[in-house]
Amino acid sequence: MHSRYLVTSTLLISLSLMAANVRAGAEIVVVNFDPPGLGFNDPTPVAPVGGNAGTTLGEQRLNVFGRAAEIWGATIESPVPIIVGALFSPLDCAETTGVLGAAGPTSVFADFPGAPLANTWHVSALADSLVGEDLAPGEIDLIAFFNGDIGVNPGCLTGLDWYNGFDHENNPDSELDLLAVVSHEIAHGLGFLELTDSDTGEFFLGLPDAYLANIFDTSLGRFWTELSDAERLVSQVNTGNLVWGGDSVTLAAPSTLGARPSAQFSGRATLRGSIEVAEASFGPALSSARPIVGRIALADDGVAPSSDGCEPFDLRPNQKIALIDRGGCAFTQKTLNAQAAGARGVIIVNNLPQGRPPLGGAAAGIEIPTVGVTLEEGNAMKADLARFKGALVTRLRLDRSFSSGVDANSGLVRLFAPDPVQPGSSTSHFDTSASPNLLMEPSINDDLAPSISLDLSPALLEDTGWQLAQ
Ligand SMILES: [Ca+2]
Ligand SMILES: [Ca+2]
Ligand SMILES: [Ca+2]
Ligand SMILES: [Zn+2]
Repeated sequence: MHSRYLVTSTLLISLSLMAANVRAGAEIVVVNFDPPGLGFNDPTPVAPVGGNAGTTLGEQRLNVFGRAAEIWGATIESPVPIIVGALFSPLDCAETTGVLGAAGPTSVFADFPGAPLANTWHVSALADSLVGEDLAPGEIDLIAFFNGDIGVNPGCLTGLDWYNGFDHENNPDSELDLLAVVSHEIAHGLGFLELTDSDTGEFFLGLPDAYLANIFDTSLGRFWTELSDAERLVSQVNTGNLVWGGDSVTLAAPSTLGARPSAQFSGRATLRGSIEVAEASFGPALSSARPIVGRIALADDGVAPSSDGCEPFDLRPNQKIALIDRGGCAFTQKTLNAQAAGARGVIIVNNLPQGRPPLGGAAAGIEIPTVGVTLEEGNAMKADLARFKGALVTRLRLDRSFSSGVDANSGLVRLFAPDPVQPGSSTSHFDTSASPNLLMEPSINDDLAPSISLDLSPALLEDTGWQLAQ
């Protein structure tokens, strides 16, 4: 069974590639679909950068793609060359937010000889690798788009440009690491994505795929293949409780992921022990050796709602960790107000019933850490503050007893499942709570180093049926 989608026949190409000899890895062939003068063919002269010797913009971009193809080719095993179509074209973009890239397989196959799961879609490159022959000769296996407006159109991610070096550590903050983005998109095309319709919960053309066969809902205690369409619609926004059930990722997680950001409470508090918190993208990170310890104080800024910390406030003496409700102003504003009041740390309480607040943003001068907790946990702290007359102490730290990004009860790595759903992004990425940041989180973080490590991505692809190179 064969189904083609995403790519129209205008992208069909004719190729005369020989099957590779038996060797470790896979050959990944890049096919440049850009028109003359644009994208991968941009003739603008540039200086070599970070190990990339290209002398035109187009050549450098192709070199980055070639480097990513080499990295993935040395990681996965296939006797059949994997053909990747690629182009730079304008994608959704505004001044402060934009799509960097998009990619997917061009066709999927089920019930081919040797298929590891019956009645299940496998992406083209994976199916080829398992059968040992090209199931769609002359067609590309995956296609990847990159945002050609970045660095060209001033209204698109203003002030940012692509970085074409291979040395992420020298990548300036104002530049986006193209190697990381290409490596990320190739992973999607190799099957790091699920194909369910996020509006209806229906399987793609009636069958599950090899990725979603591994999605597990810890609230329901069932895999996605065992859910009804209606249950999948609920499950796709079950923030924090949607996890990857495959063994390879689960085994690799403890050595890949760091300690979990936590708030620790004494025995008499409602939240006794260690609870998980979300870390902010701004301010200093938590550490395991030096916890931030202090009494919690609910912010009272005198302007309703008084606990949102959007106006300056004072902390009572000896109360050093500000508890602030989400909403009304930027997270960074709340932290700056708490810092001015003498706080050592900030806890922001979600104002939505599900999950922890996404503490994004940036501001100069922030010197104290900020963490986020669920609405339920925030309410428990407020109740304890009332019960104990303000004497509620917490320790904010990295807790080595737990891995970040992992559901503590099941030991399984979380998938990105925001509410509301983000079609194309939800469920087909690891959750943002993973730290260090993973290549396959929904946003590209500037600390990624795909030339050094693809972190958990190969393990995930192995769980979908790929053989990894030795
Ligand atoms: Ca193929
Ligand atoms: Ca207020
Ligand atoms: Ca992360
Ligand atoms: Zn992605």
